[in-house]
Amino acid sequence: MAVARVDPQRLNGTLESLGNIGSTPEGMQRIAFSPADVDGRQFVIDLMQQAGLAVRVDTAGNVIARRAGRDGERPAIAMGSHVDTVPSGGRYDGAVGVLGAIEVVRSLNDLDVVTRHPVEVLVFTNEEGTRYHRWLFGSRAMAGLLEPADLEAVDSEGVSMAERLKAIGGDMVRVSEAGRQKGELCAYLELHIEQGPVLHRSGIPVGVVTGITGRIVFDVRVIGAANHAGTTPMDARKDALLAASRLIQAVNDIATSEGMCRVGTVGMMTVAPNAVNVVPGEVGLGAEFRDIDVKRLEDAERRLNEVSQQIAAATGAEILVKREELGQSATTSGSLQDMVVAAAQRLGLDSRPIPSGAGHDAQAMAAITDIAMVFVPSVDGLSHSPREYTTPEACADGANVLLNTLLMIDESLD
Ligand code: HGY
Ligand code: MN
Ligand code: MN
Repeated sequence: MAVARVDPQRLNGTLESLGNIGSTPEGMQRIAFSPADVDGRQFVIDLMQQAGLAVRVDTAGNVIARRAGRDGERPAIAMGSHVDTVPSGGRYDGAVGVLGAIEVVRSLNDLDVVTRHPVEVLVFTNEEGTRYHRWLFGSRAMAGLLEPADLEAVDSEGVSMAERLKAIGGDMVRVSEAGRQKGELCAYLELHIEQGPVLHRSGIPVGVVTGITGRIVFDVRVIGAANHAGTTPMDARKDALLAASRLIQAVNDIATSEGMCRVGTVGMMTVAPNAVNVVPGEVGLGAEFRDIDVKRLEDAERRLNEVSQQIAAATGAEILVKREELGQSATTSGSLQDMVVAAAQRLGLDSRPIPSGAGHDAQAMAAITDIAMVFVPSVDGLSHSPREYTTPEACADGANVLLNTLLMIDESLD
C-alpha cells in the first residue's frame, strides 16, 4: 500500500486556531468545564462535522465522532485525546492528539479510503482533573472506572462536578450510560506530545510508548494555631507553614534520597490566614507520587503518613493526609507497538520505545481495549507551561504515523 500522508498545513492551521481559544499571556487557561473549554470543544465538534463524522456527546460529556466502515459489524478503531488544559498550560498537550485524529479522518476523505472497521475520534472530558483532582474523568467513565468520589466531587468554589458537567452536555445522574463494553472497540490510539526531554535530546522523531505511569494523589491539611507574629514566643508557636515546609521536603526525599518512587511533587498550597504578621494557622497541600509500579506508590504513601506523624509530634501541628486518587498504570499492546514502529519506518522516521511519565486517557481505555500511544518531541522537554512547544513538522510526523498505524490495524485485524 502506498504511504498515506496528512496535510501538514491544514493540521497546523487547526492547532493554531484551537491554541487561540483560552490563550492568555500567562498560557492556556482552557480548564475543564470553563467557557474556554466549551468553546474549544465546539471548535473541534465543528471540524468533525465538516469532516462528515457523526457526532454525539455521552453522559460524561465525552465527544464521540464516528466514520462508518465498509463492515459496520466490526468493532471500531478509535483515536483521541483531550482539549482541556492545566492552568497556564501549553497549546499542544491533548490538542495534538485530537486534531491529529481529525486530520487523519480528513486525509482518509481526501484519499477516498473507506476502512473495513468504523473509525472513531474521541475527545475526553476533564483529562487534567484540575478542579476536582479526579483526572481522566471522561475516559474513566467510558471505561467503567468511575468511583463514588467522582460522582460527589465538589471544587474549591463549592460547585459540584455534576453541576459543571451540564455545561458540556453531560449528566452525572446517568453517567454510567457512558460506559462502553469490551469488544465495541478493537484499538485505541493516542497521539501525544512527550512532555519530557527524551525524544528532543535523542533527536528521534517518534516515541513508541511502552507503558503509562501510575499516580497517587493526596490532599494534606496541616493544622497549627494562628497567632500574633510579634508577640508569640518562638517556643510557643504551632506554625502550620513551618510544619508544611518540612512535609514538602519529605515528599521530595521519598522520591529522591529514599528512592521509593520515580517522582514526587507538591504542586498546590494554600495558607491561612496568609498575612505577613500572623503565624500561619492552617496550610493545605496538593501532593502526588508517580511510578509504573503501583505497589511502590502504596509504599510511598505509607512512608508519607509515617513522616507526617513525626513532623506533627515535632511541631505540635496536626497533619491529616487524605488519599484522593490512585491511578493504575497501564501497558500498551505489543502488536500495536510493532505497527507503530512499522508505520514510522514506512514514513522513513526513526522511532524508539519510551515509557510515559505523564498520565493519559489511554491508560483508562486500556480497561476496555488494546491501546497504543505515539509520542512526538517536546522542545526542551517543557510541558504544562506556556513555553510548551512542538514543531509543525513533528506534529505532522505524528499524525502521519497515526494515519498509517490506523490503516495497518484496519488491514490486519480479523
Ligand atoms: O498530569 C499528567 O500527567 C497529564 O498531563 N494529565
Ligand atoms: Mn496534561
Ligand atoms: Mn495530556
